[in-house]
Amino acid sequence: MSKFSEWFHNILEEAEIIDTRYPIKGMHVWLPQGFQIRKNALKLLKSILDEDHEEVLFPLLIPEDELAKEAIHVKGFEEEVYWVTHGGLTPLGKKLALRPTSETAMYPMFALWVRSHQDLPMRFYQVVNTFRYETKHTRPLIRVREITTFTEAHTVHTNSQEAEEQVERAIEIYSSFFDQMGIPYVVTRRPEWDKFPGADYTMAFDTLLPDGKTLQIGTVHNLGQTFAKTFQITYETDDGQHEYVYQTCYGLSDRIIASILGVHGDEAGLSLPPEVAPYQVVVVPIIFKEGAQEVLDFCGELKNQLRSSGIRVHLDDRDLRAGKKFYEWEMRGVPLRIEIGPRDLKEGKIVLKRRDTLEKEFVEYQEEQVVDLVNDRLQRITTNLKEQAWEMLLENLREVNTLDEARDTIQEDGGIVSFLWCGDEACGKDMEEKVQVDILGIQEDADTGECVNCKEKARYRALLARTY
Ligand code: PR8
Repeated sequence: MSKFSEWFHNILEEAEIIDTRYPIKGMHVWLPQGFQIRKNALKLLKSILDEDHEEVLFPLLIPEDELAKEAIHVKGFEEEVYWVTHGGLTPLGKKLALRPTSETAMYPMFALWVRSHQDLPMRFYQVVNTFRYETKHTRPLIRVREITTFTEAHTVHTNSQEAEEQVERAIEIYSSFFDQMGIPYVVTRRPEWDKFPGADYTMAFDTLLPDGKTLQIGTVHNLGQTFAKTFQITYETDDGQHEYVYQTCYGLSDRIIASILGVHGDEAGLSLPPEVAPYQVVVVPIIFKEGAQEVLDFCGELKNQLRSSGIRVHLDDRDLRAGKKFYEWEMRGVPLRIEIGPRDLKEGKIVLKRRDTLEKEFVEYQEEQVVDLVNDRLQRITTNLKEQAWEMLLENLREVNTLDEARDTIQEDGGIVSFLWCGDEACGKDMEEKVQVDILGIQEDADTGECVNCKEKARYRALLARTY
């Protein structure tokens, strides 16, 4: 898809996901269809997090002095913070920030909550809106100024090994979530100059959008003891000593929805994974004058049967041409369509049309098997969407041996380029400048070969791409 940006913008409007006409740049309205997708995605994400995290809810406003306490952190966000300066007509004694993220809201409270090593580990998460005055070009769901679906987790540990393990666990959690959404990804350790302000290091998930640019869809940060020292979060050991805790945090945003829509969509519109689709199945009666009532009755019963087995199904009995309905439901990405006309009814058949492959299948109708049949097709759609998407990513992940090759590959094919790198910051930034790309990060250690840019000994295999 060459004009992804345009496609994305149009589909948000046509499929009624988001209304972008709200009169503040970077802030949008979730419409019912979009909200359902968001709700279903969050339901899955929360169920995974709930296994070993507790959900909490912190205030939106952060006092200026708390936000300013962690110097590196505040420096990273200073250009992006929205401020509340007045209560009505009264100037506030202390300015209040709209949270750009919640470390400085949560950690003063953590300092009160953590007492002894028996309180640890702690694992919390919240789903909230956060505000960032982004200066780069804003785009709905991708770069917004009000992030409405900020799912942030914060954990506290007694030792660094446990924090390291939590980073691994968070990567597993996000992998499992993205796998169930059929979103392919690469995971890298971000270069030093691109890590989260205040973190020891940042691990990031990037997916590839159809225009060949990558989108960061999740990050996991090992915070070490930086915030613990700033906010005095200590615990008492068995022998009465006070030690600073180790922390991690990780987050996802509205970009998870952007990637679900963007990765699976095609020229005909959205193609939603059954897990998140507002309607998983739409039943469309094909009405002729003759036998209309029988067809409608049959479709109604089928709908009830599917619904009572937990499938999200809709009966489209509007007085419209079937072709118009087909177009609309395909554009909205409903995974499976069932068409039934008078002749099908006579022959004891139903027609299934898969959104992902656009294949039509004529199957014999058997009342006691239809639920299994539909569930089986939904499962196949889930699997196929994931496989197709991974194939697309892997086809566009190319290894290069020289900087020229990296430049040509990015210019001609886009996608993600894998290369050997010395790991030096100046060299990395020089490369970003020369090829006009971003280094996503380090994938793994390398023990042979030379850096594609400076020709020094390579220490890492790293990835670069044009990014959102
Ligand atoms: C943290 N603190 O904040 P992070 N629009 C949409 N998505 C965005 C935007 C934006 N303007 N900015 C960032 N994201 C840590 C971890 C608590 C949780 C998305 O981390 O600043 C990105 O996908 O890396 C990013 O991976 C995620 O929010 C977390 O933001």
